Amino acid sequence: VDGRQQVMVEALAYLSLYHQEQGNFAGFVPQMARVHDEIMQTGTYWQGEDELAYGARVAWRNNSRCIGRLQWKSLAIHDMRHLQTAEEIYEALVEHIRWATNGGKIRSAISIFAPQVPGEPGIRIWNPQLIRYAGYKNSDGSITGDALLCELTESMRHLGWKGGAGTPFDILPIVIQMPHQAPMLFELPRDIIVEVPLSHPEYSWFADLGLKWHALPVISNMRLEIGGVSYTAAPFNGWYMGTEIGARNLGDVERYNLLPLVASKMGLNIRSDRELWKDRALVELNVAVMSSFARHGVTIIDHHTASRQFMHHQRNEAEAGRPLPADWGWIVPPLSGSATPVFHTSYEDRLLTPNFFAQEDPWR
Ligand code: HEM
Ligand code: NRG
Repeated sequence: VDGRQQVMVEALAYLSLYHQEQGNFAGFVPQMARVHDEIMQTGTYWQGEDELAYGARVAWRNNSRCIGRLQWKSLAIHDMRHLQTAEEIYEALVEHIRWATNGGKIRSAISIFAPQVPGEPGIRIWNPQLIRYAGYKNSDGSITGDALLCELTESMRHLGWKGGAGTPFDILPIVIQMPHQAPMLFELPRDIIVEVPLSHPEYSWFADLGLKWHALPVISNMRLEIGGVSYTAAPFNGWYMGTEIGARNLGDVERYNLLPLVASKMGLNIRSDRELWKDRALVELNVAVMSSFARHGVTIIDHHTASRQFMHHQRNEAEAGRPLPADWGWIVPPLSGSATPVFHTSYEDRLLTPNFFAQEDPWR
């Protein structure tokens, strides 16, 4: 099958879903005829604003790893397909962060930049998320910052980034690469980035650890595919579930690896696995994350509420007569899994489009 036919098949499938779910059966045939001609002439087609918006929402609904999908209809679409330069895209990213952060009352949004031309590279944002902390390898083998980002931090140095202050929480610049062009570096304005210093409601020593996390998760390296069209730059955000920060980002050995420190401060014996020091440290780290975000008025959801919302979403989808593709290993929270209802549910995973897909790291 040539590329054109592939696009045609995907376009047909999506336009039929779109018109069906919107209850606009009459619209399908004339639109498909137009899209058919455009694909025959150019190998792709330009999607209407409504098709684009609905496609982005359905891509979220179809992503089997996301527990937050009850909210899928409330995604705000920032149609930025007309932007031509890296500078313009950078400005739009700044505006995305500002709009979505909303002073802490976070709003879900996606900014969609120009689609990939078939056979050509697409626009790429190198950062896995718009807001990420640098990782530095020290000469003694230790790591300062987010160990997961050491490699990207190093690539940015090669691109000419002078490096941050060398703290564990230096915000990385943004790298934008337009098709057939060299990547460009942009520093984010500090005043648009909301961060939450972490303290604990009972352990007064906790605040002295100097930990914090950013309010907004904006995934910026995935490809959004709708009706055979690929948007290689389409950063999106919702809000955090507490365990993403408290269990994974701060707790994982390959990230900030803070369980031994927190457990020691709690006075636990970290040489005895049987005393469950990791488990106890995990809980208190997560208590600190939840209470600190609440104190600072930043939207966050706990994993119990998120799981309950997901069960609600499951009922909604069943009522709509749709399958619910879900990846159990990603849906079940990394803390107290069996205390949440999703643990006790089995899910069928399948790949539906529209969807979000991983892409190769551009610096490799
Ligand atoms: C994954 C929660 C909004 C798309 C996840 C994960 C969580 C989560 C906990 C697993 C992440 C991990 O383990 O690293 C939420 C919450 C949201 C939200 C609480 C609040 C509204 C969104 C939005 C989109 C989205 C707005 C897209 C429009 C995805 C995708 C993944 C994911 C594509 C998989 C990422 C990957 O494969 O690496 N979400 N999400 N989510 N979410 Fe959501
Ligand atoms: N675990 C990652 C974020 C992944 C997506 N999570 C969300 N997405 N909540 C982290 O930074 O910890 N979202 O769009 O809200």
